[in-house]
Order: sequence, then C-alpha cells, then structure tokens
Amino acid sequence: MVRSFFNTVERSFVMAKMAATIGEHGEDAFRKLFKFYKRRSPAPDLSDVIDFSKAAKHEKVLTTELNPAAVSDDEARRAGLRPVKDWRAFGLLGYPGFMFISNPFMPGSQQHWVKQCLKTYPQKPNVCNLDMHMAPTDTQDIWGKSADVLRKPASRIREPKTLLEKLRWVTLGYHYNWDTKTYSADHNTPFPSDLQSLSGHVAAACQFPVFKAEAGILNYYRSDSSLGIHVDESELDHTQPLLSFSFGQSAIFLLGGTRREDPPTAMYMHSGDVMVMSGHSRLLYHAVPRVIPSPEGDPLHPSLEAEGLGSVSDQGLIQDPIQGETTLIQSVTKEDWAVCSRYIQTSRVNMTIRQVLGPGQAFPSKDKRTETVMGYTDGYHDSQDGENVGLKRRRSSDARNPVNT
Ligand SMILES: O=C(O)CCC(=O)C(=O)O
Ligand SMILES: [Mn+2]
Repeated sequence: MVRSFFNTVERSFVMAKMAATIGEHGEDAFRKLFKFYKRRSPAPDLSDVIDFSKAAKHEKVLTTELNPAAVSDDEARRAGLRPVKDWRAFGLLGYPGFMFISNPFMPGSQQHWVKQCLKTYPQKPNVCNLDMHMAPTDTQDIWGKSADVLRKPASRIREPKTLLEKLRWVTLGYHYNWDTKTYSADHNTPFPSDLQSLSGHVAAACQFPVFKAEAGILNYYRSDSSLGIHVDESELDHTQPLLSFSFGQSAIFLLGGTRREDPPTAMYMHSGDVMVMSGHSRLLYHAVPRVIPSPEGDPLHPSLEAEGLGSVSDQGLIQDPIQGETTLIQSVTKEDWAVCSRYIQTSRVNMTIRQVLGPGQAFPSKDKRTETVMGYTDGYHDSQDGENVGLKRRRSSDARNPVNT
C-alpha cells in the first residue's frame, strides 16, 4: 500500500517534470502523451490509465451527484437505461464539470444503439464521409451494400473493404461543416428522436434538464484508428454539456486542459460508457490515441452479449423491456445482429451529442462569420502525432476524424 502510494507520487512527480521539460523543448505535454499511447512498439505501459469500471479507487476519481428524480425508472427503461439511482457516476479531481457514467445501459440494450449507428443513422438525409467522394446514389444504402459480405465468415483472401468498413463519420441534425468549422441554419435535418430522448435523459440526470440534442457527430474507429487532439468549440452555446456514448471495442481517451501544455489524464472508455463534458470541462483539449481491441476470438464485452432485458431473442426479436409497452428500443433481428457483432468485434463507435444554440439564439449572418480556408472537404485528419494535416496554419482544435495508422 505504502509502496504503491510512493510509486504514484513518484510517477506524478516524473510526469510533472516531463511536462516542464516538454515545454522547454517545444513539444507540448498533450502531444507527447498522445504519441506515447499511440505507439505500437514497444507497447506503452497502460498502468496510469484510469479504469472507471474497476472497483479500485484511484487518487483522482471522485464520486459525483446525479439527480435520480429527473428521469423516472420507466422513462429510463424505455430508453434502455437502468434506473438513475443505480448508475455508477464519477468525477475527476481537477476537472470540474466532467462526469463519467460507467455503462448505465440495461443488459442487451446497447444492441439497439449499435444497430442505429451502423444501419439507420448513416442513411440519408444524414451526412457521412463517403458523401465527400461518392455520388449520392452510391451512398444511398451503405448497410444493404455491406451486410451480405459482413454476414459471411471471414475469408482468408483479402476482400475489398465494404462501405460500412470505410465509414469514418456521420453527422446528424445541424451538420458540422468540416471546412468552415461551423454549423448553419441551412444545413439541418431532423435529429433522430430515439437519440434525442436518450440524450435528454442522460443530460437531465446530470443536472441539465433543458439540454436539447441538436447536432451529433458519430465517429467510427477500426482497431488502428485514432482521433487527433482538439477542442469542441464550434457550438454557439457552451453552457450546455457535450455528451459522449461509446460502443464496441474499448479505447483510451485523453482529457487535457485549456492549454496544450497541460498534461492530460488517460482513461479507458468501454462499451456503454457515457461521458459528459460541461462547465469548466466543456472546452478542454481531448483526443483518442488508441483503440484497444480485445484479442481475436474473444467474446464481445459482456454488456453487449445477447442476454437480459431487451436482448435478441431466439425468435430473432428483441424482448420489450416492459411487456406490451412502447419502447424507444427497437427489435434487432438475429440477421442484423450478426452484422453488427461482426463489425464491433474489431471496431468502436462513438456518438457525441451537442446543443448548438442557446435559448433564443440564432446563427450569425453569413457576412459576420470569420473567413476560413476552404477546399478541405474530407474532415480533419490527424497525422501520426495527433496534429491536423493540411491545416497547419490554423489552431489544431479540430482533428475530429478517426484516422488509421
Ligand atoms: O471518440 C471519442 O471518444 C471522442 C469523439 C470526439 O471527441 C468528438 O467527436 O468530438
Ligand atoms: Mn471532441
């Protein structure tokens, strides 16, 4: 015990010293740790990565107060969530406004959200990275064009990637414009109602009862993808939280400060985990340097297994969490789950949900917007070290597309 305490103190001291040294040599602390966790060989030491799913206490982990009265147990259940009083929610020392909810989903109900991310949300009128290169007719039915191939057992011969495997991002609601780094009134399509409810419940439980889900960015990560260092600042109202939902393979998330010199804290995000960035933590640097795929042949994360309420039944239909009641959670057929489970066996999907405008707020008129460099329509790729490629002149606050190494 005493030894581990000293190890921790010693480690913190070394980290602080490292941060100072980095500053002197021009490489900021965030970038240094991003590269550290992204490194393939030798594999990085992950002992400093906080795992909220483990019961063990960590010096930085705090418990946090939720508001169980904000969401009734029935409302929660209809969205596939456990009663709020049973959620395991944490804060982090030094990050006021940051909340981490360790998988609040009922067993089996994550399957609905995975299916939505793979089958439903990539459909028109939503926008995805493939639209940037392909004709609308070719991106019309990403699921339909991929499902048969993904249902077949993996062949040894290298087959061309399916469209689903090429999917990197999807935008919902107010569609984020990767070139201008803005949202606009004239590029807005209906926000999915199931995701609107899920987000509303999570925000309300976290003391944000008037949160309105207006924009979503879904990121699709393969096992070698990473997401560069950035701040989500394009929303016009920052008083409301940013919500993040993760499904499939686990990943390492880095949460930094308001300056790149602030060394980030590393944490695991497992399937079903929810993160809330609000208040002071709404505009902090963050990144995903690494996906941690489970060893080949291992079963899916237990929370994704087809067991319990809302899971795929033998008949191929999801059991309604409450008999006879309308639920947000749709049935997932065995056929569809075969494709989804094959996909997430090696991949991760993350949904970040944002409120763009404050109450009564409107977008600024076009001539008042700042001039930006145009002509970079495939999003913001990060290079090996977490930085943007092709946008060196601008602040690297928007490296927001997963890229493969
Ligand atoms: O994938 C994640 O966990 C983070 C995604 C993110 O930061 C974003 O979409 O802005
Ligand atoms: Mn982000």
